Amino acid sequence: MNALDTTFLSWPFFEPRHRSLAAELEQWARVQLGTAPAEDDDVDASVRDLAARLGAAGWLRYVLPKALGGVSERLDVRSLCLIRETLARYSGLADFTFAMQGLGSGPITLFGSPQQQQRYLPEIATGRRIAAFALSEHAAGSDVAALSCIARREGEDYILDGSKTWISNAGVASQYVLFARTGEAPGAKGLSAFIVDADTPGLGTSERIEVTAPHALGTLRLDSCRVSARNMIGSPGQGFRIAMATLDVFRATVGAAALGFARRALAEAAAHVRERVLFGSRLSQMQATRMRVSDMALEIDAAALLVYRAAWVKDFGAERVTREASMAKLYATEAAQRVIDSAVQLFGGIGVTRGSTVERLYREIRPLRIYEGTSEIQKLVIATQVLGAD
Ligand code: COS
Repeated sequence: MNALDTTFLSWPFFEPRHRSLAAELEQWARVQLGTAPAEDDDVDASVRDLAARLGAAGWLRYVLPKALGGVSERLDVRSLCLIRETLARYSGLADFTFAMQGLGSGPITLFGSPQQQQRYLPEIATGRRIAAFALSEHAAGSDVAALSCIARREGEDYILDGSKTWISNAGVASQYVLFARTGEAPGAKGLSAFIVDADTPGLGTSERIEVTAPHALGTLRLDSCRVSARNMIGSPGQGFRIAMATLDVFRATVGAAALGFARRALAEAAAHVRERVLFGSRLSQMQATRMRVSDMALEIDAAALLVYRAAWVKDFGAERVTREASMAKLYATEAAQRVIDSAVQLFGGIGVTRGSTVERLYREIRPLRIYEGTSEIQKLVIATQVLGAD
């Protein structure tokens, strides 16, 4: 890999503690993730192992508020972004594991009761508990308000029926933050969020889903699954808002992961073009290469500006960062796809050879333009922020 560009760390978005975090994590990742898990390893076992290692090293403390053993008073989105970007440069699965501990605990951190926070968060930060966020369904991916998993009140409990799909950590998680229809009103205003422990009778994993890059993904089935009303996060009917507010925090971090993949692709490509000789000169001396590399670097910096702008705005107390987070996620994931595609092109045959780094990155980046809100959904969100609902 070529020398890493760390000039962005001097941008005014960051404080000295962020620069220390970036340097310390870089050192840890180089040693611990230098040899990423082989792709045919057991993904679920790798996720458990990575969660334990990220927990033992203290990196998962960044997903918690200080009062519960975390690092900052409130979630510090700039730190979350720096961590995702760094992990993604080394291992997609390490980034995924960190990200899910954050997204799967986010609703509890942001909206949970003190009892819920105490019960779940400290063990998520050690990696002993694996977290998950169960929102999507077959007929409700982009259109969250259409979800049909039902939660029916019965005495002090709710009975959950239905299914959830494309759920990260399905079958691996210790508990799921799961969104279901409680019916206080039609559409978005009739959803609620629950914490469902993985060993709750009636909850099972019905299908494993294999995607382009190693990922623990599957479908959950809920069959008369009884959950105490005490496991509801927030109040009845608040589920959609809880989901959206959590996504507002974590969407910028998806952009950061994309940035990590893109930076790795540029570093690999830069090293390659400096070495590769054809038609009597180095690839790096050819103008076509220099134009391409320039575009890659430009897109990376533009993505980084949007990602850390969104993170900074959130950290400085904005109530909503919907527009900034959507812009960051949309641009950084789309740009990373183009940057990585360019790297593959510069590598030629090696670029499409199974097992080469840029070939892996080409598979890693694709889902990021889909999960946590597709690029098209981000455009709709941005348009609503600009024009209003109309
Ligand atoms: N924070 C807080 N509240 C929010 C919010 C946010 N980010 N976004 C919307 N809301 C509120 C709205 O203000 C509205 O409340 P009021 O009626 O009181 O004003 C309510 O929620 C409904 O909002 P809206 O009418 O915009 O909802 P839509 O059904 O039109 O859906 C989109 C909006 C498409 C943006 C939403 O469904 C979405 O984000 N979909 C993608 C979901 C996703 O990321 N899926 C991946 C799963 S996780 S891997």
